[in-house]
Amino acid sequence: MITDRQADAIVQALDSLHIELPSWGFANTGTRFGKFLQPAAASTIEEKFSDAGQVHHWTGVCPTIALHVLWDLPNGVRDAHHVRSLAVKYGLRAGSINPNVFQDQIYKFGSLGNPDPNVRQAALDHILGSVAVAKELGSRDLSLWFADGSNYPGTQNIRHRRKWFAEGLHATHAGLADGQRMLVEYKPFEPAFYHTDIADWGMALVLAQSAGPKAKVLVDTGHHYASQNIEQVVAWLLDLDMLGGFHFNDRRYADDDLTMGSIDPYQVFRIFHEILHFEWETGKRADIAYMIDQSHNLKGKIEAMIQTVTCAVELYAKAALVDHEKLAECQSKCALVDAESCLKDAFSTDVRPVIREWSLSRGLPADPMDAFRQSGYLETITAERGQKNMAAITSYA
Ligand code: LRH
Ligand code: MN
Repeated sequence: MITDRQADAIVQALDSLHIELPSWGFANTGTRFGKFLQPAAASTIEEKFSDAGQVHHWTGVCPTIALHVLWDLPNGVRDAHHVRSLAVKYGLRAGSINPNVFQDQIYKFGSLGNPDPNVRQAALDHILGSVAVAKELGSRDLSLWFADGSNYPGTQNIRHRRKWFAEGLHATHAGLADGQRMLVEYKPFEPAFYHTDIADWGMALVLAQSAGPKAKVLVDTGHHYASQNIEQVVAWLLDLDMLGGFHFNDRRYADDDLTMGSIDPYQVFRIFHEILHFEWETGKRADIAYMIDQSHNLKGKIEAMIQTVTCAVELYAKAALVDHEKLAECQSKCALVDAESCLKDAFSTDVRPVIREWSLSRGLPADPMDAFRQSGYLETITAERGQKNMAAITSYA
């Protein structure tokens, strides 16, 4: 039975929870072996805002949408006016701005890490253009991921590339306005398969610290070696005040970008626990951007996003149930079983009744998925977009 005190802790936690949705999560994406087209998928920035607006409308916790510049604002700041009008129309705000420095032909040997200074400059120009887009849209975060690396030993000078990245990120930091942040995302491999220039949390940390005080580290849960302890990375970055944000998803093997909590929900719970315990202990709110980064190749894209947000809300509520006082005491006394039970008891508590009450009290449906399905929105967009989407057959080779 959940006590009133526990129910209050959940309500307080959920009232402050915001989860940012990725525009690309609503588009037809695939793997290198194929793309299974969905007739209802979003292909225009308006359709992406409309679909994200649906998820926010039914869940109430997704007020912002992350944008990838070349995919969502191909004309840069000239597209900002249109995006601002879409934000108003669909009740959302533009969230983190993600430059694209990985798809253009010039980036074959890298972007900020490319041996060719002209390519490094072109990458920096695009990144600073993305900063300008963020300013136009009132977005706080510039979210930086680099595919840079190499595929074979000896083919690149890793030390030189590290210096070029330090220079490029320092120049990026200089372009930020007050109140803006830059989030440095790391990834151990893919698409590079011998070395990746920003491969782990330590490399991202060193580069963020050398860039400047507005730079933080972004943790994508899919960007870790299989046996890595992600919540330990989170605890370190929290303690160093260098944790800027998350890209949540789930995986069985590598950067699988599966729906959050579908494979290892206890992993996400342990991450949320480290953050909420830090906030309890320090009395201060961790300044973290919670974002989703997934590609829904098989599941219906909007349903997968509602499922993801519902799962995040549930795991965050469970983490809010940990008895921090008792846990701190057990930890200091090394009462191992009792300490672990503080987490296990919270994780095994069914928080859904309290979440349903919280939703209803906020004018939200008790069951967002059912409400979405009853709305007929999916049938409407399938009819509107089907022909266009199913005509876009592509092949890998
Ligand atoms: C790279 C990544 C990055 C995004 C991309 C869509 O794997 O996680 O955050 O730019 O996915
Ligand atoms: Mn990511």
